[in-house]
Amino acid sequence: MSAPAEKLDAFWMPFTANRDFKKQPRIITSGSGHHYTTLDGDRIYDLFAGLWTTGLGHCHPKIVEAVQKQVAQLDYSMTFQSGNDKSFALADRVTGMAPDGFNHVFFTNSGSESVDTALKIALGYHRARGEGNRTRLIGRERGYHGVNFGGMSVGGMVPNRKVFSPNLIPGVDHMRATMDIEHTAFSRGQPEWGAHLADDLERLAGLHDGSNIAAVIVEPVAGSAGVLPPPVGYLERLREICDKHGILLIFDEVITAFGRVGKAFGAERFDVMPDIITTAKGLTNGVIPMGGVLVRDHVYDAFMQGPDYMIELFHGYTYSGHPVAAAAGLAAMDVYEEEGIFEQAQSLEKPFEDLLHSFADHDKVIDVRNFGLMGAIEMAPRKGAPGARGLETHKRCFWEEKLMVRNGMDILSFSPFLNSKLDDWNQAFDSVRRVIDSID
Ligand code: PXG
Repeated sequence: MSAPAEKLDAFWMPFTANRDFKKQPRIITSGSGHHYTTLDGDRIYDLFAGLWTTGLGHCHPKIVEAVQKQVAQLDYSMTFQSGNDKSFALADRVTGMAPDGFNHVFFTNSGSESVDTALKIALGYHRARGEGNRTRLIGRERGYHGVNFGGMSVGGMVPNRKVFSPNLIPGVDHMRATMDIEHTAFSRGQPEWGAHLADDLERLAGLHDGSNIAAVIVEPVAGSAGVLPPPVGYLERLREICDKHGILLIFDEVITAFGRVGKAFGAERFDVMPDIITTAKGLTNGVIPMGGVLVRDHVYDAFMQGPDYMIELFHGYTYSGHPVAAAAGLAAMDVYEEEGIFEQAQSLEKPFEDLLHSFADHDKVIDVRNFGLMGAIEMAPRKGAPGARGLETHKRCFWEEKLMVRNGMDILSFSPFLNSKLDDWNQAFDSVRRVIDSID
């Protein structure tokens, strides 16, 4: 490897086994379309579209051009008591694409910030309406809502919570995860089993009294946990229970927004309307960090009271509505629309599902799951070494097959490009099969 080890030491890498990585680093130096190029000059096919981020492909010329132009025109201006043209234009475009009634968006810089912003908006909403007693937040086991204190607390990823257990925010409960391999294994799309798990919310409303619950947050399709699609009827039931008790429903669409499930938003695909939607990733195609929290009118309107010279929400980030990020977002929205990306993504769902499920009878595979262009192959863990088989698969795909796949423990996750080519997929999944066949 051409990168000297001491040059890699300074960067404490996120969610990475640093010492293992630095022994044989996998370093990307450029990207174009559906491929990366490594420091060694290898071309790698990206079967994870960045990190669920880059559905349009790498270095899309329209986005590159928009960013170059914007950074030379206005690099930064604050959005506190002042504004820049691009952030307003993007807010208009994104809300225009959203389901009816979502007419306002609060900009952040990441999914984690979007989630914590959404939780704060939910608490502020109830207080503004004279229901400041509604403070309880409900998440779900195996949910991933980023790594800030709010998102980590409503999240349900055990390794992410373990070290911080005593410091998680108080007043949070969790519903059960929607997956149980015994009942749902090898479901194509939404499992038939599991709608009743939404009744966990009803139980928590019974325990605490629904009038004390501010919001429930779920990913419409859980991503990080290894693609857990909602059981048929589950999201509808959650909506019903929220309505009954006056609880706000938050969809964390950091992954599912902008085409990953064949529509602009998961809410639209599932035809279930939450009160708040969190986004990031696809908002700019991953090009510049940016997130956005969309709210329905009743949520926004609740804050717009009192004297109009007064700040309505004491919250915001230095880079909320950053002009260069917003320019990237505007270009991404253009490409989504001009190139019919959401329709393309939807037309690719069936071949994607078939390719994934061709692994169903493999002796090392214990489950295959998919929805939209989100897919997972779960391998049985190696005896006494959970996660080892998954990491080795990731590394062997990279080195031997020139393929980027993501592993979370022994689950391989796939987030292909929204404009993928079927020939590339056939080759890529042949590669995955060769590795799984020959791995220990
Ligand atoms: N919510 C959801 C639903 C996410 O998927 C976040 C919030 C946090 O976003 P930021 O931008 O703060 O990272 C995410 C992020 C994986 C993986 O392997 C997924 C994410 C992050 C890291 C790994 O699937 N999603």
